[in-house]
Amino acid sequence: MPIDKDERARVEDRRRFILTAAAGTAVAALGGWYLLSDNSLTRAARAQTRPDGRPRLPPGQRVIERLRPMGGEEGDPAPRNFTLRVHGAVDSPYTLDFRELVSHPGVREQLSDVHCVTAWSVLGARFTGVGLADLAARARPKPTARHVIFEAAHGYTANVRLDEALAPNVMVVWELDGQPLARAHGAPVRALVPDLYFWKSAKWLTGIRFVERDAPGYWEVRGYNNHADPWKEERYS
Ligand SMILES: Nc1nc2c(c(=O)[nH]1)N[C@H]1C(S)=C(S)[C@@H](COP(=O)(O)O)O[C@H]1N2
Ligand SMILES: [Mo]
Repeated sequence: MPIDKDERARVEDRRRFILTAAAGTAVAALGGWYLLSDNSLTRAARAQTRPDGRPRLPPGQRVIERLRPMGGEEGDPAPRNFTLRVHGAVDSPYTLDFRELVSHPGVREQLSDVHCVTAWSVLGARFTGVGLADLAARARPKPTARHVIFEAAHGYTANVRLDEALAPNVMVVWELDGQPLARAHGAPVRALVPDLYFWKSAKWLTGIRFVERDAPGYWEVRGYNNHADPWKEERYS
């Protein structure tokens, strides 16, 4: 019998809980794990350290169970109308449609923590997509390129330093926890830059532009920090 929506949600919660719980923390002793409060998740996360040595949870953040839709001017969610331009300071600009994107040989799943500047974090979200570095390689950025500008519907942009944009965990994604991205979360395709505040992860993505000179984006020109490192609490400028 196919499982219903609530059951699937519970399974997903449980999976997330197991993924996010630290071995050896008290949470394993709590039978009613799926009733754990956000505070328990937050406490568990605070006890963890990332492989890179940084604390799992950046300062001032609190863990919630799933992404909260944070708004923004939505783009066209229809995959058939989607195109992604990879362009700017590159030798070989190109465009991909949705089918070309999802059949990229580099498609993979990745568990990522994301950190919103409004102080919520989600741990171990499972994204499906392709690495930005893979998409960049085909375009061959010029040696003078220094930044990546994520371009989205209605002129939204987010700027990321080139070395950080090419980090192995930066992706262009179209599924969250095995489901196509909801419209509110950027359907059909968004950027994912897990190690910077989540506003850098442009929803309704339309382009990846390589530039020689930095160009502060939508939030960066509205008082938010140009770099946005959650571990340094680079929230505002
Ligand atoms: N195109 C676009 N992308 C955007 C935004 C936006 O307004 N427009 N908001 C950003 C902000 S401030 C955050 S916190 C995250 C929120 O993503 P979510 O709504 O999927 O949680 O998307 C980012 N990407
Ligand atoms: Mo945000």
